Amino acid sequence: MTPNAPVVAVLNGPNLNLLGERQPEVYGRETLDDVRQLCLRTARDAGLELDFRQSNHEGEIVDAIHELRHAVAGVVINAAAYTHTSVAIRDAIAVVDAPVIEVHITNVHRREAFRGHSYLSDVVEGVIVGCGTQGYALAIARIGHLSAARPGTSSP
Ligand code: DHK
Repeated sequence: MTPNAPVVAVLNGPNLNLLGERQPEVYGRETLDDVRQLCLRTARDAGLELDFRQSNHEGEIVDAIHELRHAVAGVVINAAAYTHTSVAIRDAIAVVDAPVIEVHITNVHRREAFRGHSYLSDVVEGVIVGCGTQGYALAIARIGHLSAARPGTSSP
């Protein structure tokens, strides 16, 4: 990795630590560590450094967004269940300087009606749903593309 490469942050919300074990018929058999490895490879290919996190706590996710808000080339967020409930995470995302992409492993529009509403979708740059864990890689590639096109976000 190039020193001072732009950073892409990947934030994961509640229960995603149990990926692979949790409802595998819905979320698949890959673990969160498999997703982290995929993100690492994709970030490297896009010339980005990866900051990968997971939390089951809403305030911790808000704090992470605050910490990263001026420091990253982009954020990929799967806020999991908080997508459908959290005005606090929405408000935090709205102050991030860089593009934010919302990802869901499953097609939330093909599931229970409450999953069809996201508090985040209208404050983010893009949304990727129903592409499995590959959605994370697509989102990172997109951040890499936007970062290369934005002056001042590439390495010196
Ligand atoms: C993950 C979750 O944990 C759910 O609460 C969301 C999302 C969907 C996903 O598909 O990645 O409703």
